[in-house]
Amino acid sequence: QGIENATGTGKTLYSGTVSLSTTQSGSSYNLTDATRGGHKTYNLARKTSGKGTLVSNSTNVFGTGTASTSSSDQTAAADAAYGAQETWDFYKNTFGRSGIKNDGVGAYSRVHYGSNYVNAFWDDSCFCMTYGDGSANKDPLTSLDVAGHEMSHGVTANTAGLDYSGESGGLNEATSDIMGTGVEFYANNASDPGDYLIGEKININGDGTPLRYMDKPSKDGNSADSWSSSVGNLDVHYSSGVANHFFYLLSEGSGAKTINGVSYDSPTSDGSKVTGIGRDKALQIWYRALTTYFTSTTDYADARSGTLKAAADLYGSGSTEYNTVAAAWSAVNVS
Ligand code: ASN
Ligand code: ZN
Ligand code: CA
Repeated sequence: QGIENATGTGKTLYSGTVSLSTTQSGSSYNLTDATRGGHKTYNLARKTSGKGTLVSNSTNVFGTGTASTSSSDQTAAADAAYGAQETWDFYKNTFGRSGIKNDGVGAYSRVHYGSNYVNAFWDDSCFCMTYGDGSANKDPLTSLDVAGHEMSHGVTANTAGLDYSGESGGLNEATSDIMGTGVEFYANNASDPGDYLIGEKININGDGTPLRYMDKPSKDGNSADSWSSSVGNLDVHYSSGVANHFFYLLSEGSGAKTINGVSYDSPTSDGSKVTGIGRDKALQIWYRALTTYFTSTTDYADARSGTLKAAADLYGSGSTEYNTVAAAWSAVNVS
C-alpha cells in the first residue's frame, strides 16, 4: 500500500473548518505535512514525555470543531496542525524563510500535554512545540497566535539566539508575540482574524480576556509600556511589552484605531504622535534586524540601532520608514 500526500479537513476549535495537508498511508490518514518539511502532529494523551502517537484516522477529517476534554479528541491536533501550516507559510511567503532553520525541514507538534496544563512551549532540544489543554482540559492553547509564538522561539534560537533573561529575554518574547501576530494576520481566518492581542482565543484568564495587549501592554496588569532602567528585572513576558508596544506604534501609530472590529488606543511615553508605516513593513524591519543585527546579548538600546540599520537597508537612511522606527522607539523611551 502506498503513501501519498492528501488534502484533509481540520475541524478546529478556534479557526473553523480548514484545509490541512495530510498523508494517506494505506487505509488511514495522518497529520504529516510532507509539503511543509514533513511537519507531524502527535498526541501525548496527557503524558509529559516522549513523542506520543502520530495523529491518525480512518477518514481524512480531523477533529469535531467543538471543545472536548477527551485526551483522544483530535480537535486540538487539527488546530495545532493548522497553526504549524500557517506559520510555515507565513515565514515562507513573507520572508522567504523555509522552516525554522531555513533548511526546509519541519518540526513537530505535541498536543494534550499533561492534565490541566495551562501553557504551551517550544523546546530546542526536541525541535518541537507542545500544547497543554488549559484549565479543566477544556481550553487547549492551540490558537494561531500561540502556535506562531512558539514556533518563532525556534526561529529566534536559530538566528539571533537572544538570551532568555533580562532585556534580551524581553526581546526574545516580543519577537514571538510579533511574529505570532504576523501569522494570525497572514492566515486571515474568519474565525480568528488578525489582532494585536495575544491569546485572545484561549480563555487563559478564565474570563475571556487576552494574555497580552501590544497597543498598551500594561493593560495586562504586569507588562511594561515603555523602557526604564529596571525593565530587565521583569519576567521576560512583561519586559517584552516595550518591544511589543514599539511594534504596534511602528505598524499602526499612536492614538485610537479599530482593526478587524477590535479597538486600540496606543499611548506614547513622551506624548509624541506616531504615524504607523503598516504592519508589513514593520515585520520586514523586525525580521531583518533579528536575522542580521540582533545577537544573544542585544538589549533595548541595541534593538533600536539594529532596527534602524535594518530600516536603512530596506528603505534607506532618512526614509519615512527609518524615521518612524526612530520615533516609535523614542515613544517607548528607548533612545
Ligand atoms: N508559553 C511560554 C512562552 O512561550 C512558555 C515559556 O514561558 N517559555 O513564552
Ligand atoms: Zn514565549
Ligand atoms: Ca491574537
